[in-house]
Amino acid sequence: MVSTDVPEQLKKFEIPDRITMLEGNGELPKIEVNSDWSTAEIYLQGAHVTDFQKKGEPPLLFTSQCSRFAVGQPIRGGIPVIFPWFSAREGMPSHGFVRISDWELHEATTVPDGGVSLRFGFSETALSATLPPYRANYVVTVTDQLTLELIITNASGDQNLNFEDCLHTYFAVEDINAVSVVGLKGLNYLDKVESFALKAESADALKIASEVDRIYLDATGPVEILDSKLRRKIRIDKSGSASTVVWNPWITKAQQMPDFFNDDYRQMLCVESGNVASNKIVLPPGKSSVLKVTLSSMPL
Ligand code: TA6
Repeated sequence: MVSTDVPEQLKKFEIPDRITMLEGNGELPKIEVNSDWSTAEIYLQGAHVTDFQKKGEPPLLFTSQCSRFAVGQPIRGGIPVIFPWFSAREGMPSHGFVRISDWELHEATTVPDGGVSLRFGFSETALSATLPPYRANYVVTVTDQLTLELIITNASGDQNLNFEDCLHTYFAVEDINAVSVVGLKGLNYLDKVESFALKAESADALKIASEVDRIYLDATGPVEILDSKLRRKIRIDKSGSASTVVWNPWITKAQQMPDFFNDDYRQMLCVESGNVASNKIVLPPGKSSVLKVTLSSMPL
């Protein structure tokens, strides 16, 4: 169980003007990061990045002001870490258990030219017993861009480790009606809004004008979010990821979500990088997989 004040063993990682341990919302421990270019905020529960902002720019990530911040509850926004399954599973927490569980901070360092890097390790929970032995590490590097690496290692001697993983990023946008997404044309996708029907993306630039919930398969390339109101382009570069998920709950679903304001759908878009559905990973004994995502922004 995540302790609700800042334990001493966390304080030792503090670096003046760079890394500060605090009691965050819901008294959950959080880390405030300050680099030469940007600031970030990470909760120990779920190793959950809830904020990344370049100095002089609006926040890159969206976190709902209606989100819960409670032990064992998912945070609505930022970058939930999804493992070992994506989406629903009978009798189990949606999107796996690592986003609602303890992570430990193992390392916190400054990196050359004013950045900061933090390495988290996942301490197994009872639900881990559903899997062969594994290790999960997560490295967050904060510079003028945000780099995330989820490293899963199959620690078993004889069994494959089958899993899905995803960095379920909520991006902040000024107005969803003035946003388009490029980099998905020609890809097949599963349309969750239509019972996972298999379709092909024909749009040069995807516009969001209704509920969108799509798993793009064999999608290994970069994706860009063009925000014409903010005059900002967000770029998502990745490796070790064969799926891209695009999600906006739109009006009706937004009204049904208890941790999301009815109008929040206007200011967010999820573009997620992972390995889900037919792209799920079968990891042989002793092997590791690295899901690496780099988020950057520039004027449009
Ligand atoms: O990634 C898209 C999705 O799987 C949607 O279907 C929607 O359920 C969303 O994730 C949020 O899931 P959550 O469990 O956080 O409510």
